[in-house]
Amino acid sequence: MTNTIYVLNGPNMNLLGKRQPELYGSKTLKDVEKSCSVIALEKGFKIDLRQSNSEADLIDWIHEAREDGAGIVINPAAYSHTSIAIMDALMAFEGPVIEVHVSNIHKREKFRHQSYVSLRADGVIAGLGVSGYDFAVMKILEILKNKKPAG
Ligand code: CA2
Repeated sequence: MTNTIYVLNGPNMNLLGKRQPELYGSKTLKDVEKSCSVIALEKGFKIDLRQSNSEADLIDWIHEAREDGAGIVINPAAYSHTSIAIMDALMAFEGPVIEVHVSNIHKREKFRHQSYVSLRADGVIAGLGVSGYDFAVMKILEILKNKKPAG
């Protein structure tokens, strides 16, 4: 089995820590990559963190994870609320999937309350800031540890 956990980020998440700190905090995706890597490395896993503003990239990366990914942490950003295509791609991924939102989407506009990705995610974390990514990686590691070997 692969030892890579994909941490995928959707549109505008490259602005994390650079814009709207009152809503999304001051930590960047580089900081997220560092903290998730420390957690994963301790258990012999590595983090592959990526961000794209393109729905197609995110779908291609989810397909790639079918071969190379032990689990997926995903913040699909605004695509959470619109993308059946990303949900479908995740449905074809067999490992654990945790959805993360930095802000509490349930405390915000009504259109953010619904997420297609939640229909596939094994768990959803929202409103815990960038710590949500760390918790998601911890949970993926726990799920993988408890997974019974096939056969
Ligand atoms: O809270 C989250 O993590 C979101 O997924 C962020 C998305 C938003 O569309 C979701 O409803 C909730 C993207 C927000 C805009 O992008 C920025 C990200 C960081 C800093 C500034 C803007």
